[in-house]
Amino acid sequence: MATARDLRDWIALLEREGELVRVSAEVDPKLEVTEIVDRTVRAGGPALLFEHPQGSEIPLLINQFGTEKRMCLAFGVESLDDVATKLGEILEMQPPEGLAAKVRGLKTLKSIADSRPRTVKRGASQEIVLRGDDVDLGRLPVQTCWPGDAGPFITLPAVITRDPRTGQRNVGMYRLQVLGPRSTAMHWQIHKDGRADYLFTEGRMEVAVALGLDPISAYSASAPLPKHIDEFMLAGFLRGEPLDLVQGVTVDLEVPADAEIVLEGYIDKGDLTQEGPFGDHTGYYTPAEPFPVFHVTAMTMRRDAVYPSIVVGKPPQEDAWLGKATERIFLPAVKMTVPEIVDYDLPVAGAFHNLCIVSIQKAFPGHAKKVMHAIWGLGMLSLTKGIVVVDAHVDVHDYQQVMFYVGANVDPKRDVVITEGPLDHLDHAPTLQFIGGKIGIDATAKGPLEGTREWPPEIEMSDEVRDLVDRRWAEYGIESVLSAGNGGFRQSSRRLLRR
Ligand SMILES: Cc1cc2nc3c(=O)[nH]c(=O)nc-3n(C[C@H](O)[C@H](O)[C@H](O)COP(=O)(O)O)c2cc1C
Ligand SMILES: [Mn+2]
Repeated sequence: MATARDLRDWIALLEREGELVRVSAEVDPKLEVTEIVDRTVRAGGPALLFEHPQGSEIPLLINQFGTEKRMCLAFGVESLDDVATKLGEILEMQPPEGLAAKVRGLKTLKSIADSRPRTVKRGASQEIVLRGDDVDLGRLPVQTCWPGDAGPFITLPAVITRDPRTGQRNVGMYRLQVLGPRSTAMHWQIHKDGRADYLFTEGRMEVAVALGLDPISAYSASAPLPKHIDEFMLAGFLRGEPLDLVQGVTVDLEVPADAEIVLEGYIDKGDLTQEGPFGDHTGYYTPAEPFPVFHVTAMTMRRDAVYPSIVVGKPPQEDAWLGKATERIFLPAVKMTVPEIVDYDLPVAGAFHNLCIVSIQKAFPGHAKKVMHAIWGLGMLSLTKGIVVVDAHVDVHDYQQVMFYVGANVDPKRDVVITEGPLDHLDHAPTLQFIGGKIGIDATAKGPLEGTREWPPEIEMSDEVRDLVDRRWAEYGIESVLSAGNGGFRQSSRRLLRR
């Protein structure tokens, strides 16, 4: 399936699929859009194109990523695991044996070679060029998302920087609080690559911000790649087509040729402002903190530009599916380092960095604890606060099943690891910012070498009887009652809770 080449193409695709509603009523980007989107996201509703945001000529697109279906549509796949498979093929590449394998190998290599962005002479993103005093961020329908927010925040940007030591590009999604017509704050947190580029730079650093990209490129800005890997290369690989870049008009950086809007400018080392408070994806307001000031030297746009936005807040919000995409897409990379991992799940309700459920092919005593420590040492997963480890046969996405093994298999004194390490920048719970406790729960079956008594067998019906009942099922006359029934235990326990 072909993927969208730019935001317009994507909007057209969403519209064809009945996945977009145009809102022609005038709506205030201050708070009103958030409340509308919150209700729409929770209902599993469509992407919204606000054609008349109050105070702006530029339409606002939101909730483009809000369902699994749209996320799959963005990647041109049936299921997000298909994206992982594509990436896994590269990571697992072995020297080929035989002609067929060689041809396949060459195809895979070509797909990597074709991922690198292409530089083009001219880009639609520069159809309109505003420089210097003509720049006015007030023209954009930037949302003030929550009542306690310090002001309007640009929430879906792709921030482009360069490592001054190597010249390598980085693209990160870091929100920008609008401070005035030509300046914003730059909220790169302490573990992030853009922040590292800034710390390595002396004096002034050039920055470009792309707004309104094809969905894969926008997603890629949020992907936790190792620092030396260009997120636009990942985008090219996942799109199956390289991203076109064009030289910036006031900075020596390349910017996406088909972006709706580009902000170019610079950051001076040591020029800080108080950023926040901001209603964050933790479900709480993050307090004001010092972050660098981004001075905008040029704002370039397509004719009839569309401004992209997203609201984060108490989960679930639209960003849930960006997070789930990362969880699925990065599974092969996680398995490369820790091959005994079968699958993992970062519950949306756990705001991703708070909780990780992982299943393993357990092979030796203490194996679950080994995997906990591996995760606490692995890229951005290192910030995970709580880890639950289960055996290979457990479905990590089925929280009822996981809860069963946590309840059934755990001796808290023997199976709980309490340690400490780095925590998410935004986590308000630890006593100190950035560092605090970690908990690991080993819910695997234990053996005598782990100091237990004989572990009892788990109850399972025999295949023979299962097959028999499968064959005779209709005969019993239960099916009609079941399908008209109350949805089983899960639903009835929920009803109990609601009372
Ligand atoms: C909607 C959204 C907003 C985000 N806002 C921020 C932010 O303001 N600051 C930040 O450091 N990370 C933010 N992130 C997470 C980063 O985009 C993510 O960690 C990414 O990997 C950063 O790129 P990097 O690895 O090149 O630093 C956000 C993610 C999403 C999906
Ligand atoms: Mn990066």
